[in-house]
Amino acid sequence: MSDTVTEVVPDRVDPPAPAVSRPRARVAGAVAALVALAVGELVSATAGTDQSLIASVGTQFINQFAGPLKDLAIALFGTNDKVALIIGILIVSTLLGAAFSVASTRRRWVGPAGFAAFGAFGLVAGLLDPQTAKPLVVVASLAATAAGIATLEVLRRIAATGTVAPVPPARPVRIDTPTNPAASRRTFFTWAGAATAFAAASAGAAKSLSGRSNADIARDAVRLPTVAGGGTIAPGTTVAEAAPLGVPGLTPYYIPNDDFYRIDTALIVPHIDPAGWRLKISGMVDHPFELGFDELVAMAQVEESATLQCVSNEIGGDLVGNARWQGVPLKALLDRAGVQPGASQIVGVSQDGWTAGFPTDVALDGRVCMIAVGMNGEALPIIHGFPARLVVAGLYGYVSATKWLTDIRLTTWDGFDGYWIPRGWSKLGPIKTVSRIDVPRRGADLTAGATKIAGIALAPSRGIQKVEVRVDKGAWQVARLGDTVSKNTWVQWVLDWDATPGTHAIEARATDATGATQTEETAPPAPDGATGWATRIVDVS
Ligand SMILES: Nc1nc2c(c(=O)[nH]1)N[C@H]1C(S)=C(S)[C@@H](COP(=O)(O)O)O[C@H]1N2
Ligand SMILES: [Mo]
Repeated sequence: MSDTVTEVVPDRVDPPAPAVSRPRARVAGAVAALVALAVGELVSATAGTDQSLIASVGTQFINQFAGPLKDLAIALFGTNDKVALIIGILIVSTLLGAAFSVASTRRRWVGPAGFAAFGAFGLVAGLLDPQTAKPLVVVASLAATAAGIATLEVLRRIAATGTVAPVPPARPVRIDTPTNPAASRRTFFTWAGAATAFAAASAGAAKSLSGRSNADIARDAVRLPTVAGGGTIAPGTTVAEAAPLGVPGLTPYYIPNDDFYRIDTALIVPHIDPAGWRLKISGMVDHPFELGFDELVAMAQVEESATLQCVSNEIGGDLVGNARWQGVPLKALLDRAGVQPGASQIVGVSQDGWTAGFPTDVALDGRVCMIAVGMNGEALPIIHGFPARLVVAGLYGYVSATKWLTDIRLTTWDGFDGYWIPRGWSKLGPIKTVSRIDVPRRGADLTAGATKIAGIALAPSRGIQKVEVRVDKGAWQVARLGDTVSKNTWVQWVLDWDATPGTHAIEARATDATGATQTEETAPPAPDGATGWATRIVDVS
């Protein structure tokens, strides 16, 4: 209809992929990956529950590789390695983004396809993560993918054309080397910098959103009832009062909560608001039931001391601790549910899907076996299982001590394997009798004369009968034992030693109350706990 001839638009052939230099392609891809991750985190964080696609991917990594890393795994996923895992995920994502972008220079679709695959990976990990709200996982991974692709495309276009303005389809601008390289470089890096700043701001916002945890607030508000004569030790006993041997450097009888070792597979610690928490008792029971936190706390409480140890603890290691636990004996709940004949295994299930199983007999033989809500006089710390966890004296944590407990399931012994069993660890996990030398400390400056050798020994649920020490393979000498509140805890021990100048080898071994002495034979933690005598080499001047 127009009668004026404007320009002749030739039959458009798609322009060749814009020429983007490799370094800039890499930067564009890396920045796009960071933007994608940050947007994913920001959207996830709106759940207000620490939900995170990065954490979900990390959790999948742990679940996949905890088995092959067998010897290391239980200890490895203690605390610090989780930070390393997150940083590793960030680095790998950035490198992948850069690689997708470089590949996109030759085949344009590779960049967006790579980011889509990346998003799909996050989606699957998020859906498999028992701690996530699924609709939000979908939205977060879509948003992350879209943000990543958009950032990639825009930055690549700027890298190629030196301008942010979209190229009007009818007038393809020249897309080869821009005329002013300095100006173009400035434009590219300004936009890449802005995108990085946006990613950082989104990550910061995500952090502050997920930081306001109802669980923290609720935990502060918990007031545990005092235990009326139900405990094995006077309520309120302090760590200092319970350290009768008074040897400097000797581990206290009770480990304060802040110093208590922490081991779990949880990349993001479950933050559970007790208001919505339910504990379900189900499986082979006559009357399955569930109860809330207030109901649990309203049941008759006991306070008992018990020593917890990780199967990954090496001889001499510190993945072990003793605490006062307050809660309800598991037996009380089992009696109410009515355990059916043949229900020979009790499985604890946590909020994050972790599981541990132990023989039903253990809950009935009189040892400490409880659902704990308190630790050393306060509500369970969140990292130690708030609002409730299992504590079973005499069994390694990996088969018993389920934190963030949501389910107790009764089944047969063969009917279920807990988390670590298919990953190569023993199904039965009784704690082996061990001793540890704390004093003299490793590398201590010792002078000849009266000194003390001291440490701890444990055989929880059996109790320790004696600890013997020998120096330079001399005669075994019986150490003096500290007080204990029950056979469910470790014991402190001390031996006076008249140290002579020179290098000395100190060895210690414990005998449990059944009369069995710990073996000299050394074994690694996998598959059922380390063995060997405690040894320390010291120099005396
Ligand atoms: N939910 C959950 N509970 C868990 C674990 C875990 O990975 N997830 N690890 C167990 C292991 S291996 C040990 S040794 C103890 C450690 O308890 P702590 O961290 O309170 O010392 O918790 C046990 N309970
Ligand atoms: Mo453990």
